[in-house]
Amino acid sequence: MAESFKYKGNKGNGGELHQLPESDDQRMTTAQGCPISDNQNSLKAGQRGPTLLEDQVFREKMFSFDHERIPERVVHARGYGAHGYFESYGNASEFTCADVFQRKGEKTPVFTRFSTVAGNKGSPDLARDVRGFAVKFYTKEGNWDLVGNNIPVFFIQDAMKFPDLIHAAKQEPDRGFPQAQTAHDNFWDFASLSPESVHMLMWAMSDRAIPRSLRFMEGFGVHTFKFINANGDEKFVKFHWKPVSGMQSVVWNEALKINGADPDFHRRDLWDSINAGDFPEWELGVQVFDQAFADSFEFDVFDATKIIPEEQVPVTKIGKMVLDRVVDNFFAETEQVAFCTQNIVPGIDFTPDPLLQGRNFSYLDTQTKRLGGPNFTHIPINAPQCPMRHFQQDGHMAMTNPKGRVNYEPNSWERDENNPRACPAHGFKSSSQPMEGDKLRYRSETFADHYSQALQFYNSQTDVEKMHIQNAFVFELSKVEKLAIRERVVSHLLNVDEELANAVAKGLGLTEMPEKAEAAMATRTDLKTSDALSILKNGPSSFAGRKLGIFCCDNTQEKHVSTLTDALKTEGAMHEIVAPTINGITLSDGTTMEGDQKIDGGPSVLYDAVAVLLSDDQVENICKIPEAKDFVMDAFAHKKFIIYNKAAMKLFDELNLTAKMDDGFIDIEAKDGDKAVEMLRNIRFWQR
Ligand code: HDE
Repeated sequence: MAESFKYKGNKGNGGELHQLPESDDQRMTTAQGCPISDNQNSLKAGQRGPTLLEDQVFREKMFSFDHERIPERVVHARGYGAHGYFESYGNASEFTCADVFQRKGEKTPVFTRFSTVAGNKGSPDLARDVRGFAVKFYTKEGNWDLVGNNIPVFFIQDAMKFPDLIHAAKQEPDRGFPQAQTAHDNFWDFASLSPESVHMLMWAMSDRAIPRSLRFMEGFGVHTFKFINANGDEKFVKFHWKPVSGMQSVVWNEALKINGADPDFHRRDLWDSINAGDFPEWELGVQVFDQAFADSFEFDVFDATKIIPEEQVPVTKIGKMVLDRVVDNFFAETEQVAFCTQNIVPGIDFTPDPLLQGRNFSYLDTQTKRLGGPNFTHIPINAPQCPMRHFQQDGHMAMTNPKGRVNYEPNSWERDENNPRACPAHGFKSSSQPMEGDKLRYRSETFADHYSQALQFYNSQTDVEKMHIQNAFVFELSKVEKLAIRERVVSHLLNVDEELANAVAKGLGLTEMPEKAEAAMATRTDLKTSDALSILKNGPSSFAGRKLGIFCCDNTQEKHVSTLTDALKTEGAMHEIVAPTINGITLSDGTTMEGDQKIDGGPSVLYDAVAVLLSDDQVENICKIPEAKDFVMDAFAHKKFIIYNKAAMKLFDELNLTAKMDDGFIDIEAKDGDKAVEMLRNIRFWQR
């Protein structure tokens, strides 16, 4: 047991604690398997002498350490992954012969990695950013990587522009900042000179870009792909991940504070909830449509800056993903996992979307650099879980070279598992795609409308969400130094919606309204709003998976705490005890409770709602703790439900809150735990 270890002083070997076992299964060795006698002291010439170069144990240890880092991903560097399974509903075989969808109830292992885009590997989780949502399905016919985002459209239409987009979004190259944010001149300069980004900007400025947890966000394949069924019939398809617990985001002021209080907020939530057996789940949905629909649709289905509203092509659920196992080792799995959009399986195919076509080159290329060679498919997290038979060989770190004499084709050697052949009947076949035309660099005119769906998105939001979008534009553009860039963005917003443009201009204090940006096409005002685009219209129906922060102190009434914790348990929700000291508190009935957080380490921004359950004899002391005041004031400002008892009123008095107490305050003495938790299902008291 770790606690029983005591350092026993320097005995010329770094202390007894470190010298240990003689049994085989605990003995430390070098990477070559040679047992190590002393892992604390290098080999020296004399007791105080210089270290000897001869010390192979030291050299091997240091050499390995020196080479620990691999290049971080050029984008999506900050990510977190988990294992799980995909369970097929068995209803997609009509559209696709992809093996993973053929049998109802069959489970296919998956590994899913979520990420932010712009920040470096050590950046905070709650940056305003798009989230990557990449799923590797280890199917019986090879790995299928669905490398998506939590936003269904993208900033650009052609992969040719991607390096510029990313250069502009990441830190400015001369100064090396800002980190993990687009709130700077270069990003908005590029975006405002690339009007195709306007639709995506609306999503990126919405609360989609600050999810409450990875479990409460949607995912999208973004591009249109193809499904091919057993008869060879082809359909188009768009992929959607729908979180079973509904969608939920934080508010911007919370995000700013959470990044300080817990930069690992999202990964910790995923880790904790999986370990607690509260497994995040998403249903996989598909929008399947044919060429006739594509021809009649208002926009080009190969343009990744457009959605197909669910009202026009409904989303059919075809399976469920459950993440039920955390990684054993972050580096081996989350870092080394290599998603490639080119990894598809029979029954699925690409379309000519110029963004997707470019991605198919980029991912393979970048993994080769990042993981050091072509054999990254041999790393366990990337290796298919079905048989692989081919004649690819050698290269750095080759671990599964084919066996036997034959390593070429055609050959006349006896056929066996080491001598495979292509199989025309069952192998992957590209779908048909009639093609003809001149070689040219061109943006199809069917890609020219940049504003209509931006307006449709805006109009589909609730008033609260519209206000958040306006505020986000104002926040980001207020960090932009050049007035001309701020104005240029507003000139595009004028093409989207005047109310939005005016609100942003006002927030920026613009004295004159810029002229509307020139547009290739007039904005369509006839597109119907879509409820599916709003987070608040698709919120949770339960408090499950959410967390209550219970701030209590010595002599807090035990029943006030237990009625809540019991009700939360029934709901499937979590709680943390926030206390004046981490060593815990003694409740009114003498029971002791450990604190999960000391009050200054557990600000209310970390919770979906709070309870302030104090005692008469402690409340005065608590009124003197600045963080206790912030706990309540932030919860109030972030429109959270605040459960309280009579003693807490003194603290509210001190904060001048008593007169402002609204229906978002829940008196635990008037309501029992069940009733209180029922109210928490609304997540926030937006009327405040
Ligand atoms: Fe990526 N993207 N991307 N991307 N992307 C990468 O691949 C790229 C795009 C997405 O958790 C890189 O392994 C190009 C759209 C995710 O490991 C790189 C283009 C979507 C992840 C790359 C795009 C994505 C990446 C960097 C424009 C949503 C993280 C490291 C044509 C559908 C995967 C890596 C993970 C990562 C290139 C646009 C999603 C450089 C060229 C659109 C989720 O290859």
